[in-house]
Amino acid sequence: MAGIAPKRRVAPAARGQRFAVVVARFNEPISKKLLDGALAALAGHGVSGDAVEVHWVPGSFELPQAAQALARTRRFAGVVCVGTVIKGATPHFDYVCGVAAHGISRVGLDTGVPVTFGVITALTEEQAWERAGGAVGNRGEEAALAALEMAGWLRAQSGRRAGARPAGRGAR
Ligand code: INI
Repeated sequence: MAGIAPKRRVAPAARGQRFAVVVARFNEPISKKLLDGALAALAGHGVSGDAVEVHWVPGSFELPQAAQALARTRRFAGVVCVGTVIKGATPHFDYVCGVAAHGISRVGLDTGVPVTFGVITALTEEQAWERAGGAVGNRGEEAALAALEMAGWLRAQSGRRAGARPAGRGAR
C-alpha cells in the first residue's frame, strides 16, 4: 500500500504506563529492525526499558493469540505487534496477512486495549527492508506511536464523565 504515515502528535506516556511488543520471528532480521523501531519510539516518549515487555512468537499468524493473552492481563496500556510477511509463489501470504490483520484488530476491539499493527506485508524482500527503517519508514516505530497515541486518547476519554457536556458554548 502506498502512503505516508501521518506526523503524529504523541504526548509522552503517562507515568506508570506499560507496553508490550510482540514480535514474529519469521524473517527475523527484518522483524528485529521493527522491534528496534518500536522500542526507540517508546523510549523517546518516556517509556523506560523496564516498562516494556518483548515477546517473540513463531510467525505473524501467531501475533493475535499472544496479543490477546497479553491484553487480557490488563497490565499494558498498549500492545504493539510487529512482523514481516513476504509474498511467495502461493496464496499462503494472503492467509497469514489476513489472519494477522483481522486478529490484531479483533483483540483491540474485544479487550479495549490498543493493539496496533506493525506488520510489513511486502511483495519482495526489498520492499520489506524499505519499511523496516529504510526509505519508506519503520512500521514498528509507526505502530508504537499509534499505541502511544491511542493509549493517551483512551485515557483522556476515561477521564470524562459519561454524557457530560463539554464546558463552554452551549453548556448550562
Ligand atoms: N510468517 C510470517 O510472519 N511471515 C511470512 O512471510 C510467513 N510465510 O511466508 O510463510 C509466515 N509464515 C508462518 C506463519 O506465520 C505461522 O507461524 C505458521 O503458519 C505456523 O502457524
